[in-house]
Amino acid sequence: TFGMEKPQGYSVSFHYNPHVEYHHFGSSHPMKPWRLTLTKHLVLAYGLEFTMDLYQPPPATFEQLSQFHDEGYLEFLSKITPQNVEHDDPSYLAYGFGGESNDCPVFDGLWNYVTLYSNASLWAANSLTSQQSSIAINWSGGLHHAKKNMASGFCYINDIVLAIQQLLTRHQRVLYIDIDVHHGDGVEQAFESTDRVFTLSYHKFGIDKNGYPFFPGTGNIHEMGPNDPSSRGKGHTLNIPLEDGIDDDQYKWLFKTITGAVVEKYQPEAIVLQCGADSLGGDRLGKFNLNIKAHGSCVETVKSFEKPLLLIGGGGYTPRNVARTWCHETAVCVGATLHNNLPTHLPYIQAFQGDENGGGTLYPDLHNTKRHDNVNSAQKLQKLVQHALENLRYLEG
Ligand code: ZLS
Ligand code: CA
Ligand code: ZN
Repeated sequence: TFGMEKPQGYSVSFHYNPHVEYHHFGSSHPMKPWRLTLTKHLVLAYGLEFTMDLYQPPPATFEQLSQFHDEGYLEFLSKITPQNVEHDDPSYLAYGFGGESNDCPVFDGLWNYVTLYSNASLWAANSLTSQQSSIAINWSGGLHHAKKNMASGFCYINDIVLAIQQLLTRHQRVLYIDIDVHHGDGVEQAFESTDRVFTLSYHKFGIDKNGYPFFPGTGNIHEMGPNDPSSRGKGHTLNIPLEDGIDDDQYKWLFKTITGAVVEKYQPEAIVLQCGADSLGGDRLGKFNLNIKAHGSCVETVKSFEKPLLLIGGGGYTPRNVARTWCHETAVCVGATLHNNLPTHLPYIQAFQGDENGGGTLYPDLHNTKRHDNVNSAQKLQKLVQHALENLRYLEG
């Protein structure tokens, strides 16, 4: 018989609705959905679409989003437009809009944008639970700061929480790993009282010279979930706070050592990897100094665990490097090696020519764009790993 049974063997699926690209947060806003256009064109120019199952998910429904978010918040989000926004409406501020930073602006098509990226994550999770794919990718998702009743840090709907909820319908234990330069606070908080999700975030943590904490200001090594010792979530959170300028070798060692230990102890049945590309060198907001292949080595490490894997995007504020990284990581998933010279028929090739070094290539040396001195000493990192491994003792109950 043909048709109904699950495909045998290894397969990768790619979940993306190109309508997300046409949304704008505002000209000075660092979050540029256009980076997804660049990513798509790179993936296509290298022919990676022939190696994956492609899906174009429609917008998520209100009901799907209410699996995590408060209905009052969703009502507000679904109705607000730049035309009807009332800046003195108390719920506007309470729901995380406006304020002095205006991190979360109200822009045209906001509801369309959030429902598109969210359903792509839900479809990706579904292709794993239905065993249609071994790895499912949604580069438009990964918005880890959104809370159940509040927008935060460029994130309105937490597609990651929704996707993990979907994975939990089939899998007993899900490991969430976050390599965005920011702390994955929204996902951590959503699952803080359960032992069925372990959250692990690597991020910059600290106070700048003006006394401002790096956003969102949480995620110190001592934050391991609820203090209440009777909570099931106790010990199922691990935070790895890092300093400016961490380099490839340090990060690769840290990631392999700590993630390996977590997988060994927690024995997850599925893994979600948030691949925020703002941890690269030369990022507009980030403070780290990673090259594309070091970032991608985290994907290789996680792939090697051979668990159902959901790969999602996240931050990333130098669009050409976001596109390079996510294209490289797509290739890692399908097991392809890509030529360093960009394909000549690549649309928008001029966007990849403006680098100080390595213009026209897939793997420019991002250390050349170094803006942050490395203040992570070998000794401090050694202590951090020791601390992290000690924190895992809580898992023994
Ligand atoms: O993880 O640092 C902040 C908050 C503020 C409030 C006070 N103002 C003056 C400064 C900023 C503390 N917000 C961060 C949010 C970072 C979100 C990262 C998301 C993710 O990568 C996942 C997608 C922040 N950093 C930089 C900005 N905001 C920022 C920079 C430039 C601008 C333009 C648009 C808006 C206002 C001017 C903005 C925000
Ligand atoms: Ca992170
Ligand atoms: Zn980020």
